[in-house]
Amino acid sequence: MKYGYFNDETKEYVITNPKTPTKWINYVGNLKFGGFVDQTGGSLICKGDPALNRIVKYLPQLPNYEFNGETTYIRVKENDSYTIFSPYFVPTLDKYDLYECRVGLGYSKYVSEIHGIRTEVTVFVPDNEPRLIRDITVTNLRKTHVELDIIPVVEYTHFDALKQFTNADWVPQTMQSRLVEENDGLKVLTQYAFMNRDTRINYFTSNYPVSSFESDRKLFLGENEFGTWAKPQSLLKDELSNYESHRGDNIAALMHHLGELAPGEQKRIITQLGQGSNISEEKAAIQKYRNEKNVDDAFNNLASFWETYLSKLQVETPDEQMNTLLNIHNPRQCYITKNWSRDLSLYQLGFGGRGIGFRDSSQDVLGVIPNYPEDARELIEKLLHTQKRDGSAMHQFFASTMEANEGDSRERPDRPDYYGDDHLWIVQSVCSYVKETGNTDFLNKVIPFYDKDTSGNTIESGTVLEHIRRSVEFTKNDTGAHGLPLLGFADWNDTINLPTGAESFINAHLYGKALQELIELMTFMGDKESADTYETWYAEMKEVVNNVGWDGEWYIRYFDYNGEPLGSHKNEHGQIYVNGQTWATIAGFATEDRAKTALDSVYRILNTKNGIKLSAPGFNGFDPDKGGITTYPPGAKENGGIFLHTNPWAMIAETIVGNGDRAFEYYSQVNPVYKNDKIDEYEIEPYVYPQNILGDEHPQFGLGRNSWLSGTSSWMYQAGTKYILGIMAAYDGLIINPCIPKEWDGFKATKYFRNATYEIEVRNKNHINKGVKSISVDGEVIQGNKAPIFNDGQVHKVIVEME
Ligand code: IFM
Repeated sequence: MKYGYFNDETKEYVITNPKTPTKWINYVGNLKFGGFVDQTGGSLICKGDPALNRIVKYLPQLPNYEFNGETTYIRVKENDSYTIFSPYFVPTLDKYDLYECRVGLGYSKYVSEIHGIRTEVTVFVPDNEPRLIRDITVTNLRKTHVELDIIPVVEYTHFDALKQFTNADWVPQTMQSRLVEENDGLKVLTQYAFMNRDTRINYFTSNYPVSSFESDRKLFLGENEFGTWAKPQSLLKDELSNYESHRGDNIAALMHHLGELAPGEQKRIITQLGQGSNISEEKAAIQKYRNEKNVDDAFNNLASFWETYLSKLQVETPDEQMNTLLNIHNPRQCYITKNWSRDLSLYQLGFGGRGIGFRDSSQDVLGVIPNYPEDARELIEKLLHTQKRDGSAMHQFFASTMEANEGDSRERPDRPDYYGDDHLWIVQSVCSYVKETGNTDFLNKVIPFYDKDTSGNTIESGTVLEHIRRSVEFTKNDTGAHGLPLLGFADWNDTINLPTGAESFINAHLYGKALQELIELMTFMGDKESADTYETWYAEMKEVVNNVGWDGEWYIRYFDYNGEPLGSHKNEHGQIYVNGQTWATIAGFATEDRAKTALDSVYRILNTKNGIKLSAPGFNGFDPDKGGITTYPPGAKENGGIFLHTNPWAMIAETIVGNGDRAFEYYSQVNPVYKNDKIDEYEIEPYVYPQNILGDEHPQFGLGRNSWLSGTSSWMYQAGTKYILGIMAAYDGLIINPCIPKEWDGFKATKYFRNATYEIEVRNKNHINKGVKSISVDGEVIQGNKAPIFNDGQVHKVIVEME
């Protein structure tokens, strides 16, 4: 069954059946103010902090038919009674003549037709504004006049979203609502909870006369809440009660009588859900967004932002599904993931104090750097503020306070309190930013290390370059019995928490990759001495990995504190890990033969039609010595699931060994656009990558989970653009080195790089996977496969002939 289709022209995915197998969401605004809206109009909105400043009560665990956070009712007066429906399907669940939820870039647009009324609602957050706009237009499709009322509704949560669920007396006793009326007819229904710390006021208002309102859920639903969201009793009366709540479950419902609409006539209402510290200060902004033109302008600004963002790279390959992803949905997901980290999704609800992960964001920025490098740099700087003097990093931090902590290791005092990999990822982020922009000054920027004295003052600062040098120095000095980097509490796979003393090959590989980056950077900067030092460190680790890590057909993954291997044919469970093979190749540690053999083992043992499994066979039952991985059944998440984040690394590794056919096979088999035809198995949104898909050891093989906020997005974008299409920024030019399917005749791409536009055409006349014979730039043949930096604001034609 299909629930919608891609419309590349409008850059939307159009949901045509609201009964999707799970909630399908879209993001509006950002962490400063915003959240997500689902396919039936529900919303989860917060300001600044999803845990401590939540505005709307949205429970992903509720069944899909339930009202969740927000809706709008439309009433048609027929004789002496009302026909009531919602243009979002939920909560009235009517049968529509037409239903569309157009999932757009920064907005969702709902279009429905029922009872002869067409409703269009565009939901978005204007740039940098603490308000959610619902721009509603109703059209009378009937041949007769019709009398309409519109009643938009929001249900609030307590700001402290967790307390909302844990204290059922204190919370509702602190929540109150008042109507604020201004002389000019503006009515704003405000809602607040008394907080000890500060004053925040949520408000709900519109640009149309409000004849009555309701702020108490019990009164709105009626009959002691045996009136339902599908049929609120209060809507059977002409007016709402105008009750100002002094406690209880606060809502905001506004009654608007639109009067009679002639056949074909339209009316437009704009609602605002916002937050401020007092309404008089907000009034000017509220007035601004009561004006239709200002709302149109704000919406157009949003469209321009995305146009600019996406224009940095556009591709035209023979694979339509790849184009859809690379031109629209994948870069969009990269930006959303970078903005929201793992703070707010259907699966991560901001509770539990996770904040921004050092490792996660270091990878997320890689997906944003080509399109919006300065935005990525801001986050890189924040991350560097949480790196310690010894070069290791705090595992996670809160952007609002910049307080950091050591993540889950806090719960296991018997294990190391640092992660062996976090600090290594940031080396790639910094180098990637400098390659894209040429901004080498950034390397000299001084940023404090996280360590503080007893008064909370910074102890030491270092340049960005010093920070990334310390990253590799930490790992260089943190090795175990075999000379491999210690695992710490965990490496990238944060559910493998082996007792202290375990060594991790992925940490070794990441260290190798970081060293490669530093060698390249030092060479570019003319610092031969440093480059030589890093070369030596690199060669030493390469030797260790190859001396002790080869298992015969693949590289092993860990040595535990006893020196026993994990990820070896000797193990009963977890015999082979994909990361051990892909990263050995990416880091250049694997010899050519071993890389090919290891990657073939991945294909043979770990590949499935739905993606590559993280490991096999899965552990079956809890083993406290292994940690979190054994808490999942075989085939789920890190325990042999298709942990999608790892799949692009296999694509990248295959391009390194020149196997473009397999890289593309891997790319296509997880391309969510193709899942549009298999949604009943896959269930989640086909317009974004998920974090994981259940593997073939699980009875629900193929089911996608944890969509949107995942490192999968950044790495899939990199695998597709930098490695398969082979367009990669370098310090001194733009590398073009494709590794594509043999059957392709070539492809075209337009890439913005260092203030010039490169119109690239790759020709694959001899149908090979990889190898560039010649490149001509503006008609002149150049040496090698790197187009020069122009920095002239002009368009340059680049023709690449493959061998
Ligand atoms: O790498 C981690 C990530 O930091 C958090 N989610 C799970 C991934 C794999 O364990």
